[in-house]
Amino acid sequence: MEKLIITAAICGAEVTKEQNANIPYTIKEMGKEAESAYNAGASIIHLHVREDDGTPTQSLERFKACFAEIHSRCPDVIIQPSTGGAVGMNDKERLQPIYLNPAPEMATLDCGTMNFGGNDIFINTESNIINFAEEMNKRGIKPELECFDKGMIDMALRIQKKGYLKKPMHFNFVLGVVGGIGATPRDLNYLIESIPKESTYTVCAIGRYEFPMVFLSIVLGGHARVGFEDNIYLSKGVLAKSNGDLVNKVVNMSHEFGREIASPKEARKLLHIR
Ligand code: KMH
Ligand code: ZN
Repeated sequence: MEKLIITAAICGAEVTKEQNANIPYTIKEMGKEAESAYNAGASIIHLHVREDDGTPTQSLERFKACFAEIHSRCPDVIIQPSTGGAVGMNDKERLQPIYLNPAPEMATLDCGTMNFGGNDIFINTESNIINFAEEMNKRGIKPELECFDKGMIDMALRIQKKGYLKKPMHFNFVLGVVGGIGATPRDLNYLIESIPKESTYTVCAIGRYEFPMVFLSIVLGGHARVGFEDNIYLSKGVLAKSNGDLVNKVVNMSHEFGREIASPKEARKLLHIR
């Protein structure tokens, strides 16, 4: 089986220090958390940024500062900024990190509108998605297709047929968000069976579903995402001290099955990045 690519989603836009004091907000904290994940075995950092008080932002300046801090600690890590941002942000705001110079190697591309967490609406219409894809294509950015439900895979395939996405496509299946697909083996199989054979995919899941779903992905040949964005616990009732703790747990799982961990260089090759 090919080596396992581990993505660390180090802070997200929603989780707070009140829930786990180790959630990074400041630029230094972001660097420290990315470094802990990288040292444990992550080759990709999925990045949201915050103001020092924790407010989510898509500020280009803030991304620039966080990229510099992370690259000073982990020069070869792949940084994948979010273009999802936080619910309620407009498209112009959300797209800011793709205008970094040099352009990021990857960025997320959310593939559909949904009830996010129940009562919020995360808006990604077909024309929004095409616009984001075109902007990424112009800059040679590899989109990671964020699919919170099966219909989002169908939307990604539709957009690919129209010529806005290149093959092989890379998906991230996000399971267990209220408003999206559940987090059971059946749900995961359904998503895996719905993507073109030559695609790559990563799996992440919310809260207590994180490790069981990642475990299945390791066994089935997919890749893995963990991190504070998705889950703050190392085990039941035990808060993780760092993103590195969460990554380390995945590394141990993967080694149990004799699956090696991809370096950033190997991840670039597996994902056909640039
Ligand atoms: N914060 C969510 C509303 C992404 O990074 O592209 C969207 C999100 C997906 O986290
Ligand atoms: Zn995200």
